[in-house]
Amino acid sequence: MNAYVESVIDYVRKTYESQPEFVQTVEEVLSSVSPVMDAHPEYEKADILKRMVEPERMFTFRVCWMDDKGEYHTNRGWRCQFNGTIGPYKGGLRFQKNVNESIIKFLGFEQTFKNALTGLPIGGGKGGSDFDPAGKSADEVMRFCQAYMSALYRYIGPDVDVPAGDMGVGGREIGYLYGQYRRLKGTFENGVLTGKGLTYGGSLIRPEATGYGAVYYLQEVLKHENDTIVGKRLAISGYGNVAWGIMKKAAELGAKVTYFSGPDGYIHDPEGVDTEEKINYILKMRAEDPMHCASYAEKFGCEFVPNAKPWGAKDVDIYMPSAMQNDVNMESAEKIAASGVKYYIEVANMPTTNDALNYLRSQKHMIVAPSKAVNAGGVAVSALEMSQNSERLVWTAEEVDARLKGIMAGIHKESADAAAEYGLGYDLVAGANIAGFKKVAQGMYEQGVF
Ligand code: 2IT
Repeated sequence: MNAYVESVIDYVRKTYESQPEFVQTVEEVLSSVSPVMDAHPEYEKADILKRMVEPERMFTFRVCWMDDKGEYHTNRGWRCQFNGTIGPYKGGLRFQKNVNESIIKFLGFEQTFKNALTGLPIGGGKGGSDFDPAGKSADEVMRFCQAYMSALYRYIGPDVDVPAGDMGVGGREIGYLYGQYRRLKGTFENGVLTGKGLTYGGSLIRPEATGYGAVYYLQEVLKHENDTIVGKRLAISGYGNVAWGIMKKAAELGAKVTYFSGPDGYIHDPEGVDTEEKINYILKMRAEDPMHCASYAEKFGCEFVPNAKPWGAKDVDIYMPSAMQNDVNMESAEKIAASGVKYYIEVANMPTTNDALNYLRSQKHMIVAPSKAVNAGGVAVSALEMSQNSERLVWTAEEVDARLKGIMAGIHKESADAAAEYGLGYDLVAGANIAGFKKVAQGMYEQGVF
């Protein structure tokens, strides 16, 4: 490995020992860009890597709110403005009880390269809180969102930093957050948030975009392998918004999701989640209980396996982990490799531990695609939402969908080309890292040291 790359990874390991997820993502990205650094000694001279692993700034703030019984609670809030080289900071807000500084930083670092890959002018950012939405009433969620935005509003703006949703933050939360921003600022700057409702500047196809984009990317991979999506069986994890989008688009294209999971276990539906009734039930189940998916098995008469994940199932063609980080560890990766399934398409942010990811990449019979490319359709349509807001126009669903499709094909091509350029064959993981990195590094280089 390039000595400068190695020294920066080493520096991050030592400096951020207490932030394991952040160290993990730095190791993953930087180890891919070693050949780029060999080819660009000027990047080392400008100390690009050391600058790149440090967020431009990061805010930590207090969020106090009152529950329905009149009791006060104090949560921690963060917003990380990781890298603004190619556009306003852009990335979601995650509300989940395990959120901490390491998780926000890993997500912000990933977001920087993902956003660069979209080809759109958006920098990388991420935020969130350790607020636990489970079991909270709508009023409590509203009061929390208002308190969160009261702390955040002075640091964001349509040309500064544009948050969106992530786990625990959907259309409802974005509505409360936007309402509070509007009240505090006294302006209708709806380009400050994306994932908005359609009545106040949201984009058609944004709720579907991450899942649809993942399936469009998958289609590009299949095309590369002279294969087709028709008849394919998908094993995914999760049953949130992203999983829903995958189920919907897969069904539309003649494929089907036959396995999905929740924190309580997994569902095996050999018929596939491919009817309108089943797909709508996923939305309903998620809204009512984000922790349990077992009720699907009762309702549709199929199998539920408690406290387990679908990794290792042989009666599928494609794996798509779509739940959360480090969902697939070495033990699961060994089962996946042994199943003989060819396609491993990451969807959630960093769903695979580094050792498991490298193990899967080393399997000759497998094709592995990285989440920062596969799930980029979500943030890409967020950037399209920003465009619509600044034009004060609304595009049709067909127009947004066509652009999304084009963007996903572009990401796949750019990744494959970047890997080929450095003699790495069809390595979509290295290719995505290299393509995203080159854009950010070159922008930083041209903008000078500061
Ligand atoms: O991880 C992600 O890319 C997101 N949560 C979406 C970010 C966005 O700004 O739409």
